[in-house]
Amino acid sequence: MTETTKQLKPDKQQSSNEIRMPGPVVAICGGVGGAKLALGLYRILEPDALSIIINTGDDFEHLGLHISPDIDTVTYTLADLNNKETGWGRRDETWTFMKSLEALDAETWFMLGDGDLAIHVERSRRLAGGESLSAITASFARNLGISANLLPMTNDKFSTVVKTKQGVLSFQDYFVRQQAKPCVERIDFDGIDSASPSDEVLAAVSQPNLSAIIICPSNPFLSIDPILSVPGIKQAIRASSAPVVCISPLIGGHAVKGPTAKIMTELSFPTTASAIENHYSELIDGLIIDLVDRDESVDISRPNLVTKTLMNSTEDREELARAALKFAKSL
Ligand code: FO1
Repeated sequence: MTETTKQLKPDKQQSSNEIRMPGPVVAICGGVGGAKLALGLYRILEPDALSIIINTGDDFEHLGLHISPDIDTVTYTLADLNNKETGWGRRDETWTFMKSLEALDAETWFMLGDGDLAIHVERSRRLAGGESLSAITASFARNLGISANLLPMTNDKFSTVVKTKQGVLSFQDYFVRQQAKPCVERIDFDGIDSASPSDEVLAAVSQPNLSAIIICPSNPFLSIDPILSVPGIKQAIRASSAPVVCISPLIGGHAVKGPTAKIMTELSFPTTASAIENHYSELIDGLIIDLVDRDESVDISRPNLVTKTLMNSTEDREELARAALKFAKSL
């Protein structure tokens, strides 16, 4: 076989002013919103200083492939391969595979780009060969030049299931096929009783010199709760000596992207910063809210930081990451 040229490893685009944390940092992250802050942390911290615990509740079997959307969003984001318009998948995609599927009258509601397809096919092959999701994820990260530890929350089956007025829907059916339109009544996690955290997740959270645990601004119900619901993860976080800081995913009562505010309303949660604080009340030491929510600061009982949390540019991502780590150090 001709030696294919190895994918050039983009050396980590290091931010000029790296921040020296006394110890490693753990980020808890779901999809698009969380991945933005994860990138900010990645760019300002030293190589290997960052471990990212990633939601796998969105994973599903589709066209015979095992798809791990949040793992892929974080992987592509840190490898600078991500599609910045959609927030998911790769940029500069081609869609020959989807066009061919359509001609076969196959399912095309879940868009798989030709480049993106490689990760799903290779992951599925290696899972079928008995490798763990953690080992495969670490191997992909290494091959794509990522010097952070990408940690699936569990290697076990764990699926977010959305109970709506239209019946019980798998996550991707609700989120993509139905465009998150159905009214949510309850969110359940299949596999919650039998899943266990990966060894790497427990090791990351129990590092003796851990300097901060950052809950990224992902959807609390769809992206962060699945991670905290894996038996043992919440306990491990509480046992950690590191300060736990959450960045609210709401700005002015709305989510930056996605159905967070809609779901909060449907689950009759007020779309306020203090509702976010209460949601994580067993875990967090501090909360970061946006400038527009400054007035809500008085309703928050824990230490809180009011700063810009909207991340449009790379600098915004780095700035918020720096602010979060500095705030964590002050707790
Ligand atoms: N989201 C969509 O709204 N439409 C899609 O067709 C779609 C395809 C897709 C393919 C790969 C992948 O990793 C993610 C994809 N997503 C798509 C996003 C995905 O549903 C969400 O990113 C997460 O599950 C929620 O954060």
